[in-house]
Amino acid sequence: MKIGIRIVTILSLLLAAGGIRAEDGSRLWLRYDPIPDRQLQANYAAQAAEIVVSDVSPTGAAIRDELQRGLSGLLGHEVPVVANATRSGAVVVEISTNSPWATELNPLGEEGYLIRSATNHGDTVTVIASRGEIGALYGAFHFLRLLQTGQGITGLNISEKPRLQRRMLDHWDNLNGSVERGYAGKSMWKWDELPGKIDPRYRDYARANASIGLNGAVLNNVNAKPEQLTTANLKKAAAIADVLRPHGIHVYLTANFASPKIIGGLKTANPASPEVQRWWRQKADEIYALIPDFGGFLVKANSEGQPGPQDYKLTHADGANLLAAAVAPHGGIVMWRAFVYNSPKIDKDRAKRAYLEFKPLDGRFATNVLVQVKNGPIDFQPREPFHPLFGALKKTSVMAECEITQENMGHATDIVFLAPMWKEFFESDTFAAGKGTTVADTLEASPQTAIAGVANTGSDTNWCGHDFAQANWYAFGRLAWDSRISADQIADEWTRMTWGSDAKVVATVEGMLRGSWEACVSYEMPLGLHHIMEGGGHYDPKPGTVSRSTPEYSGWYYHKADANGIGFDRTTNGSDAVGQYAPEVAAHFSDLTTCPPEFLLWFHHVNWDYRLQDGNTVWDELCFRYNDGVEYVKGMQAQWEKLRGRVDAERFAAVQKRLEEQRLHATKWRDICISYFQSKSQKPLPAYLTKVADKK
Ligand code: GCW
Repeated sequence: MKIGIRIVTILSLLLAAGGIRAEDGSRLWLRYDPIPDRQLQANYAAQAAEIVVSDVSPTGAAIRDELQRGLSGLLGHEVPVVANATRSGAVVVEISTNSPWATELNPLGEEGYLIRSATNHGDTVTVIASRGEIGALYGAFHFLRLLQTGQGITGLNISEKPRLQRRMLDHWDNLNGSVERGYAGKSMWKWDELPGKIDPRYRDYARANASIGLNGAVLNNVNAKPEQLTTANLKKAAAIADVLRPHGIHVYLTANFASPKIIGGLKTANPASPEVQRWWRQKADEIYALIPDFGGFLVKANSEGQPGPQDYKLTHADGANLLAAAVAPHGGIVMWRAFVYNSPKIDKDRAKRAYLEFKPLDGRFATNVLVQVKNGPIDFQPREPFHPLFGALKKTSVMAECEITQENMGHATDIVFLAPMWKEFFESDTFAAGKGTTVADTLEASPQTAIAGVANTGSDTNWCGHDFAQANWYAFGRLAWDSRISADQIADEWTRMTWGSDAKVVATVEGMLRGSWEACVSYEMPLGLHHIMEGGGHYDPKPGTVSRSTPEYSGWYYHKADANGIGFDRTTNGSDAVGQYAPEVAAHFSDLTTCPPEFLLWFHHVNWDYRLQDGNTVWDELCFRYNDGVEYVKGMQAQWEKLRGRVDAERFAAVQKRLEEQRLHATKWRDICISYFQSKSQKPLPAYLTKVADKK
């Protein structure tokens, strides 16, 4: 027994000495392994010699714990926590509304912070200062990130604050432990064990979110079970909220609009009924008694079978305002989703329906309602133009909903780094207040500001099902904090924190990440194609379906390929969806000479022989892109092989296996789509694909 233990110890020491310990991905980007560059480590050690956090709140304790865990891990020795700075190199956390830097701190708010190199009785110290505890916590994580990513920590003068007030993850997690569109195992929330038993991962989840500045979590699915709001389940949610609170995470819940009927025993859920209004007020009072900092409700109504105010011939605004009135006395908000497309009576083009329903309601929502709009007008496709509601609602708070979980982009199998996609979205020019009014500007100018990302987390050891999928959680948080950060910077931070700073590893992983989203668009739905995936799992392609009853659930509705051509005409000659954008945007997308090739088939139906600006016909370009996407995946495989021995064996093998699955997935998409579209176009296959076809 003793010998066994000794062998294990020696083995782990040997592995640690080599710097490559087996890893399971559970530590995410908060690994805090010793910095391998001894000189750099020594330099850091001189600047981070002791930790001073006088704040005694639970958040103060979290800051102290994180700094001690992080610095001790990175520096390879225990960094002491002391009551007062005693020497050069102290890291001092100051939480005060009355600090010497009040003028600089005041505009940063409770979540903003300064990190400054300063002198204290002749000693050089680093001060992390904020008006609020949570700002100081964010500052502490920022300071640790500097060390984790190998940056200098002398002469610091950093000032940060979030650009949006509410930055949250939406969990599509069900009470039975399943996760809608989840690919990382069962739900993290163990409803059956709560509130008595608290999984230690709740705290790690809070740490991970706080490290990237996220401050909210909608715990349950937008396809909401009314039972989520029963007293027993609220107590469970309250237990989670208690764990998340010190890290600044507010809990929100989704609300099923029919709850007053289903769990309240009322005859109706009609917003006009005083009984219904009272029911929601009492429910809100009950929730706030259990969760005093409850954020509010998220509601999916009259969408994909969910109940809503239209069941009573009332509007989305009537429905939203009912719940808004209930939470308003407590400072809560209602996030009301604009993801509605069910009625073909509104318009034959699904892409137009949300705008047509919500635009006329502008100005009718209570001030504590935010209309939550998906990034694009269809539904989290690999690439969509921005949703025309951004910039269109002038008197309503609008927030964005992004999807971190890769519902339509290879689940937890494919490496698809989403930061470039979100950047394209944020930087899209809405022209809402003249040229240069980006989507990000519209979000930031909203009276209430917020953003949500549909989470990709689950109970898998590595949280996200794929080590690389963690990058999307990380990227979403960073962009929610500040959408101006570049995708490359985010990739660099995440890579160094998650895979270490070996130059070859960093260059390779960043190279893989950089083009991975464009590659996925290419091998799944290039040139503006969309929604041609198979209907249930949304993993495989199924371009050929045609449905009379629910055309929006079939591939043909979206690509309309026939012997003559391909694409959805959304110009004025077609559905005129372009007309929902500002005139400049409409003109840009409508004109074939200015419409970006990325959106060609989203907005236009063109002949197979139509020539793009690069000289290729649309048929040739389609073939080229499908194949190019597959080639990118093969390139990632080759790159990854070169890292054998440079990253830990456990994660190396896991990623290697996934890459091969991704290659098969990408190839399947290419071959099925090309062969289907060829059956329509009757065009010859280019030589590089003929070989592929022969092999089949
Ligand atoms: O596209 C659909 C997804 C559903 C999801 C819905 C939504 C939660 O396939 O799984 O339901 O979007 O966003 O409401």
